[in-house]
Amino acid sequence: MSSERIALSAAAILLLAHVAVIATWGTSSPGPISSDAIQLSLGALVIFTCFGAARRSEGLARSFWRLTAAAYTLWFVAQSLSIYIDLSHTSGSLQWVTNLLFCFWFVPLAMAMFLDPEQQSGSLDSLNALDFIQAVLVCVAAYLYFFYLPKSESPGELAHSVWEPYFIGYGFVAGAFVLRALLTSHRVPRALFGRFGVLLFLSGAVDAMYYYGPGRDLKTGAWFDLLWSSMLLSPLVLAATWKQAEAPDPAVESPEPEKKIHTDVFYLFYPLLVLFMSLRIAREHLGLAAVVVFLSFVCSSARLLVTQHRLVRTQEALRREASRDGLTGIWNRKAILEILDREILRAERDGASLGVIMADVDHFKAVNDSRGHAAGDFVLRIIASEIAAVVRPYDSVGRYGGEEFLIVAPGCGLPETWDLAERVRNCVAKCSFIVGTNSVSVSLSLGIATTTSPAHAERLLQQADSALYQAKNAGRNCVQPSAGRAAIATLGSSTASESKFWL
Ligand code: GH3
Ligand code: MG
Ligand code: MG
Repeated sequence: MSSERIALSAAAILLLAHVAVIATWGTSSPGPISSDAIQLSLGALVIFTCFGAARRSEGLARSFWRLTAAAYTLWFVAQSLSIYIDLSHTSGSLQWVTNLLFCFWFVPLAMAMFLDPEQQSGSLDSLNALDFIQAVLVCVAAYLYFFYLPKSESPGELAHSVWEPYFIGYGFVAGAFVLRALLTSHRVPRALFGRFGVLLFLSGAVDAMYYYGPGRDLKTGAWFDLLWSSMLLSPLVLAATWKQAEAPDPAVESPEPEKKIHTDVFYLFYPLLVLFMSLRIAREHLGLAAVVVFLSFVCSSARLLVTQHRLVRTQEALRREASRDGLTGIWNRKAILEILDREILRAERDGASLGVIMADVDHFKAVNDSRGHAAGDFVLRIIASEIAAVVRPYDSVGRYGGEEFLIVAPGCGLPETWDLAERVRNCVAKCSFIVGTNSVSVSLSLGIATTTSPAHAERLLQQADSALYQAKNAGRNCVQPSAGRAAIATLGSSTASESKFWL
């Protein structure tokens, strides 16, 4: 029998026992204390099943169940304290703490609003940590608002004047859950927020019945306690029956990412609440209200800074991705052509020359055909990195086509460009690619062109391309200038040392 089934059976037995206790003793001793103890045991079972559900889940659902377990742990502490107070007949500050916990036990659960289905890795995120601090601030402000300022009729009781705001706040959280369930395009948050939204509404309704309705003036041990118990049974059933597989990863199903604006609105919820409560605190204690608002402001600003920082980082990554070639990591065609345009303008302004080298791998199709496409990719990657390493720091290398590379060399006339192209050719010719047990050698044919006034990118590229065509015709593994002077390289004349690469 699985632990979930055991928990469900134990919960059912506890509920039956509760009915029996109420029927037998009711509000006379030992009815109330037994009733409280049964509810405490139910609470322990809820925490246990929530942790179980977290273990069976991943991503957002795991964090959600952990927060739920944290919320019910607060409730559990409050219930334990209240039993202790009943037994020891103490009151005062302990009673206040108990009331505070009973009123705000659901705050960790409300924090689930800040979970992002696309970012939950299961580890603590700095934004989540900041939201948690905000939540604590809300509790402090609410404590001042609900307990410290209003003059309650009996100490430790929730003052009558704050019943309404309490229920409005509670309803707000429940409403936010339901709204999130309706707005989200992901199945996991829809299932979790929807179910818990309904649960919070029901729990709020039971609270309201206790303060306004038939539960009023009823003592512990009366029939009304069964309603509280059933409110504990619901999360237990939800947690015990939760299966992540029931709601598979939505990213596969919904191509549209979650509309961020909807979820982002919720981050404004806590500072707004703090501000609202501080208005009232300010009437009694201006300094206290100022401290609360200031701390909330610091949190919100820090949150803004973290978000801004992440945005800039994402922007940089996107920009990099948009200008880099996916396979080789060097500039892509669009980026290298932009660089060429820019360098032409600079060369014209400075009256300097500019060299362009078009390089094409010789018989590359044969590498693909004989060694496979993956080996071809490997060879291309190494060639690109070798070219990038051999050129000067201010030269730019881009992937112009499949196995064609374009090098832009600022400040280079014909001799310098030629020299550079020879260095590149030599470097690649010395490379051996070891694929399995075989060694593969490749060579480059290179066409060069230099700027003439007025320079034009298209013409320059055309000249380099036709020079490359001539290099192919001249037998490959050589450099040809656009002027058409043949310069077939002498193999082995280079001083470059041999390099080997294993796949
Ligand atoms: P030549 O010496 O005349 O340039 O012969 P070649 O075989 O290199 O020329 P061709 O244009 O016929 O073939 C180029 C090959 O490059 C064909 C294509 O499959 C391969 N290729 C292009 N891009 C990639 C790539 O990203 N990865 C791999 N593995 N192969 C590629
Ligand atoms: Mg080729
Ligand atoms: Mg080619």
